[in-house]
Amino acid sequence: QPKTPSKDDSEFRDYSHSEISRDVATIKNSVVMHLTATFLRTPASIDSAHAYLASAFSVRDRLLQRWNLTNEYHDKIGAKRVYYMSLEFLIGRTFDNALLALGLRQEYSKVLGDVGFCLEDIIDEERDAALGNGGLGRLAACYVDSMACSNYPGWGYGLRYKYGMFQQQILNGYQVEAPDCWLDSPNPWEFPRPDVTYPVKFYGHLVRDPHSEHRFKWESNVVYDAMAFDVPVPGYGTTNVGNIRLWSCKTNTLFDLNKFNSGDYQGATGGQVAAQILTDVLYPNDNTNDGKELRLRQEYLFCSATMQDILARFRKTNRPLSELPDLAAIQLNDTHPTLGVPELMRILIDDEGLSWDEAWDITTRTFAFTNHTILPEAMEKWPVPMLDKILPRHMGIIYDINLFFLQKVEKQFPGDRELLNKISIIEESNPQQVRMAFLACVGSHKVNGVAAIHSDIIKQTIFKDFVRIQGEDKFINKTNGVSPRRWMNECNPDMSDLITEVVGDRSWVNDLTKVKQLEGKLEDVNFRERWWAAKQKNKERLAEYILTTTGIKVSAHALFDIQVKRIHEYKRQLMNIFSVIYRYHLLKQMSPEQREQEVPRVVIFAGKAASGYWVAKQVIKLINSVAEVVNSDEEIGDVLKVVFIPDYSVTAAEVIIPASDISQHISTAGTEASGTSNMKFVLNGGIILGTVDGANIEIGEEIGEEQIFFFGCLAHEVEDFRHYLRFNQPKPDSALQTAFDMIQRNTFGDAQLFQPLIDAIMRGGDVYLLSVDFPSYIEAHKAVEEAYRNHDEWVTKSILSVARMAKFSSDRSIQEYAEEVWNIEPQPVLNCGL
Ligand code: H53
Repeated sequence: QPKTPSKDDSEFRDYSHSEISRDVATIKNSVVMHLTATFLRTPASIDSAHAYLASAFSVRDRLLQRWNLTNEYHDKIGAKRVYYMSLEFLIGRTFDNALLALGLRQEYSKVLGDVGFCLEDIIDEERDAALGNGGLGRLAACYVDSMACSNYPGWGYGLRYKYGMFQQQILNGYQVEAPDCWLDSPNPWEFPRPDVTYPVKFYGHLVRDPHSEHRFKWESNVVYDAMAFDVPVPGYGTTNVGNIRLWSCKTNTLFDLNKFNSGDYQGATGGQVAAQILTDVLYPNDNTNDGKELRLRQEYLFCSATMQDILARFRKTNRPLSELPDLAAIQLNDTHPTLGVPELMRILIDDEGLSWDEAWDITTRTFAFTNHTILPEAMEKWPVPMLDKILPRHMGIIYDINLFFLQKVEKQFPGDRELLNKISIIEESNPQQVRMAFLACVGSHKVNGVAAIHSDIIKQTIFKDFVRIQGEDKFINKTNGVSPRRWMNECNPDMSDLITEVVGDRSWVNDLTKVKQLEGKLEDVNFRERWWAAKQKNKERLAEYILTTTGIKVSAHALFDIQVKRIHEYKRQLMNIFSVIYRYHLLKQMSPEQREQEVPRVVIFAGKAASGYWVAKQVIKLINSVAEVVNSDEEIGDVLKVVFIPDYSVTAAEVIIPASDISQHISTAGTEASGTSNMKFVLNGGIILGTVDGANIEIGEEIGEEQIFFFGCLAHEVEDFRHYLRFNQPKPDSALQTAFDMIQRNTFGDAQLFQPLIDAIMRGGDVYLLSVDFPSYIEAHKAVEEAYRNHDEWVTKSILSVARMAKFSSDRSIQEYAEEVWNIEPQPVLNCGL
């Protein structure tokens, strides 16, 4: 046991409660100190990589001090905290974000200038923390950012994957995956906490407690250790610093001394190697569930360590366990962390000796659940035999949760066997499966969707019976949002400076309602010109980026038409590239004079396909094959360019998004739960071409339908179309047929390669309704082009859109969660008097 100090040293206390000096001289001192003492550099051996590391460590010193203060303060006042449990945190870079939050960008720029570097180059040395796939993971990162900025006591909990989202290379037009070894160089943004380590058990057997019906002893000698790494989350314009606690796995029988002594050096650490595999890699699936056993073990390691940690913190308050829901709210980010529910039950019953009813009451008052998808292939289900083998105790608890739930329903709706079958947490398939969405729902006091339409749909579909049983009030909507810090202030400095000028200061970054004031500037010719100049500069920045990443030269004066997101059939990148093919065909029919009259366009794609998702990968190949032909066609020149930017990431998005004229969000109606990049594009003055789906709808409501180009069938029509197409041939219009014909005539290389993509439409029932929406999609493109020709109107649309986007700040989402789900309040540390 470590000893505690024998007295309270006032100097130590004063230091830890006062800010480290922020002047340039002190900062320079600390950067130089880190260069020398942390990284062994001399003026002769310094390079940009180490200049970045030393600067980052110096910023981190300042953050960790505030981090300490924040947590000490929240402990001291006994604040209720929210714990955001997510298997994914797509953080991206932290350095620039931290500089802006601390208001130290200029100071570090000066210091780095002194040493002979330019801040922008140093920022580019940082690797993304890509611990997520797409929207869901990035949302989690925006949410912890908002919690910190709005002073809510909240922590994220996640996994520290050794390899994050794979890096995408394009070879011969195909996606090739390379490992993301992001931890190969030191990571300044994590703080290892070997003292915060918990054992996590797997397999084994159960021994019933002879004195209690529900209590068991779970015995197993397969035990892993989960060790915490803390990632500070800088709050902008506040001293509060948030935290993401990430777990890394190791065995707790670290070293087999017997093996070591008998000369088996390799075997002595063998357990360690096996254990690491649990947190080695992020599963690269977005919106699909591939049911791998290793993933289940990852999920459990995460849930068990997190629940143990939350309870350890709670126990320090010496309050009775019945008060856990008064000090902790736990949000389940999708079903991935749902094992937290049976894990909390297990600890409360088996370890703490509570009765089933007491434990269940505490559990359901603590958990809330966010659903992010209704795609059937994304629904998490685990085979009962697999769960039973790996987590026998939890399987038993899940059976009991189900039993008591069904008994209650049976009382409420006597004799309705079909209902019981439909809502059972255990699906009666062969083998039986545990439906994680139902478990999450039953174990939570609130369930929400992520955009208005999505929340309505889940009430009418997967949770329909649960609404009837548990009441309307449990099922609510919390429309997603994005962080204005990263997605405006950081990624779009010129536009942000303009907004700051209009508002009078930069306070809009933490209170987005202030951007409304932009509407007053609509008639100001000078302002409009500067607004457009900012956009133009962002387009030039992207043109440069495209040149370095792809070698393709594009004109920054063309219309930038962008679709960047995960490659997925429901997101319909295929429909986009078919329309590009059709446009190419039209251009080829024209005379040079006619082509001159066209609006030049650069169609930009980026996004990763899950490594096992063949169709998505084939779509990437088609895009690249079309790009190759179109871009090298001298007749076409700058009138049409097609670009696939490799390795889409948060950092790439920060360059791409501010440069859009049009961005596409064209999922089949009813399939995209919300979408969040749609918000980012509009917040950067881009216009949406989209379907009546997800958050597109609410964006249209806020900014006005003149500011958005909608097309396609409506969610309530989808069912009928799909039904029709199951029994009838699709009827592609002449435009779509033209695109098919061109592919089939080998215009873009071997047609055989792409025939399966056409077959999915013509023979596979056209599940995502490309043939249905294509005509209106082409019409919408024409409308975009006409609108773009009228530059003045376009600029008006751009300014008006940004002005009316306040709703889509993640600060608004977090405030709603705080008030309606978590019941927590802001606790600013500033002047806390510690
Ligand atoms: O979550 C986003 C939504 C988006 C939805 C996405 C998502 C994933 O990225 C992964 C799994 C999943 O179930 C859902 O597709 O529509 O905007 C954040 O809510």
